[in-house]
Amino acid sequence: MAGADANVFDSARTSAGLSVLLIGPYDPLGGEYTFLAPPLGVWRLAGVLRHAGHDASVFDPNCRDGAPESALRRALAERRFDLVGVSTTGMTLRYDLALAHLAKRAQPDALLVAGGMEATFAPETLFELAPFDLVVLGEGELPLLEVLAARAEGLPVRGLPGTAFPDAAGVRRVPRAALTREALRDATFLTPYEDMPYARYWRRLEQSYRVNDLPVKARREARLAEIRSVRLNTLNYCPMNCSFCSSTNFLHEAQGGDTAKVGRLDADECLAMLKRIVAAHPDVRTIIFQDDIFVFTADTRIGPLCEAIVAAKRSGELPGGLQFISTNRIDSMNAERLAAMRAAGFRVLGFGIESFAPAILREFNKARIQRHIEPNLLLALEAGVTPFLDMILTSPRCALGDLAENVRQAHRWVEAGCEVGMYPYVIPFSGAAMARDPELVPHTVHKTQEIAGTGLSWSQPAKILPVDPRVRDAILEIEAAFEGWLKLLHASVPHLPSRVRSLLWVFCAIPVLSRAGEAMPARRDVGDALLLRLPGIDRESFAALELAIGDGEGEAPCA
Ligand code: B12
Ligand code: SF4
Repeated sequence: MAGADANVFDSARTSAGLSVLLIGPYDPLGGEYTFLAPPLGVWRLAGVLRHAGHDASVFDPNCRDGAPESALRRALAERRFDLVGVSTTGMTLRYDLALAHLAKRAQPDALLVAGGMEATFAPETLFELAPFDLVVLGEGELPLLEVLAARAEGLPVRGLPGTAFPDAAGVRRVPRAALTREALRDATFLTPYEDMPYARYWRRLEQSYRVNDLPVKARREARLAEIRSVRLNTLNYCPMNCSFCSSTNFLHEAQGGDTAKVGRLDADECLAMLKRIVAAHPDVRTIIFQDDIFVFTADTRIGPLCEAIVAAKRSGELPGGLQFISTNRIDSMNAERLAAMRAAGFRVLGFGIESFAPAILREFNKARIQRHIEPNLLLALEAGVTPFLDMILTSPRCALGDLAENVRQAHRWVEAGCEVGMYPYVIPFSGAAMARDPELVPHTVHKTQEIAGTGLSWSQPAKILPVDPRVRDAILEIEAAFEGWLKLLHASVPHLPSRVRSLLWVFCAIPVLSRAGEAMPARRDVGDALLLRLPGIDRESFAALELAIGDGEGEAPCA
């Protein structure tokens, strides 16, 4: 078994350790769509850097008592860092860049380095908008170790494999191969779970979602199982190539276009990590396998892993009540695997279904899953696990009938017991095939983003709208209604789980699509189902909402 004793990162050990601050992606709307968690990427980097002898700390902007900007200013005033690293994603970029500017102002001599999704796909944008010295492409472990080694010896840091930097001709990328399976395993084992402040996140989430005020014990327990979760990543990337997805291209981009080799932890290594996580966080109730795809079609790991979990629970090495969540290929499911996963404690299985309309699935490069959707969702429900379906309601080239089919099916499967997370349209994340499609440029809506404290702004692609004007108008009208209702509901409900949000999408879509002649479920029924599922709502607000739903036609309320 891998561990801290024999490790592929041993060769990087140094006695000339430098001080490093790593800043996680900053999402001030944290927890709006998902339960936030400690930033796994920078924690894994910190573990590897510490192992090599560097003094690496993590600054997490998402779990602070006061303003993260003041806390970062304080941290940078307290001590000097040789390197400050900023993690970036597309949706958090304007906030990440504001922190990068702040760091450069506070410590102009520290090497300012960007990494993560957005930095890898769009280093030009990062150099244009913030005073970065260097961008790290792809997995940060080996490039960062080499940058620190060069820095310690006073050598130039530009030109190392796995980095990008500005030169006379623009921005130069120096590709680097992705981590080997062994390096991925060792980096994962070096992740300092013991230091990651999961308990602080849980306390905050329990308070902000007022878990103790929930009237029914079963609901309180269910919410606690959701909140008290720890995330574990056991895979380097998903090779499925969906046309809207950026993470499928992440490692190829860092390698300069070459296809990366898939690497993942084996069953024994997964089990060892589970035990370590439980020892570090004994109150954990759910472990979320964060892999883009946890179970593949030709999977030889899931069977032995489930057996090992069952045995470890029986022998008391893992708590009997420990539950699991994972995201899986729908076409990898069968009755045997589902039964094994249920027995091991998997209670929610995510599936990136994205759409029920065959034409949209083809456009998303997912046509092969279509025939597996219905039978395998039924099998999962029969096995007693909750399927969680991710959906994108429209694609750029879809027809109105495709949108209507998605709304009908989403309603059907929510009623059957599935959870559904919905997005109205494709978000053009840098690095996704669709974001690079020149034909879609005229249909891409941009948003002006401002970087706080700098006077800088830029125009960021925000949505790809359907080409067909009827579909585009319909989805925008549905979205406006959804946002109006959301504002109204937020006044009385602290957190709206995805089952409620998805019913709200359906509720808002019904009048728009019925008017266009599409068959839709009865609006009153969907409104009633919505009210029934609203968690922790007080009697008065319930009555007011009931009235609003009964009165309105589902269009945007005046909130
Ligand atoms: C788990 C996850 C979450 C979790 C937990 C996030 C967390 N705090 O760790 C939750 C559900 C909370 C979440 C939230 C969001 N997520 Co998220 N998430 C993921 C997911 C599935 C895995 C990320 C992960 O843990 N990977 C494993 C770690 C080890 O790898 P890593 O983070 O990439 O880090 C490595 C490298 O990127 C690099 N690196 C990263 N940072 C830095 C910094 C420096 C200085 C250096 C040198 C290197 C470096 O080195 C690391 C180690 O090798 C990815 C998809 C994916 N496969 O990446 C989406 C993904 C990253 N998320 C995404 C988004 C949009 C978000 C949200 C903005 C969504 C929202 N608000 O609705 C928020 C942002 C929250 C936040 N502050 O991070 C998008 C980003 C799209 C893009 N192109 O930018 C992704 C790619 C999913 C997608 N395709 O839509 N997310
Ligand atoms: S299955 Fe998921 S992670 Fe894999 S390419 Fe498709 S959207 Fe991306």
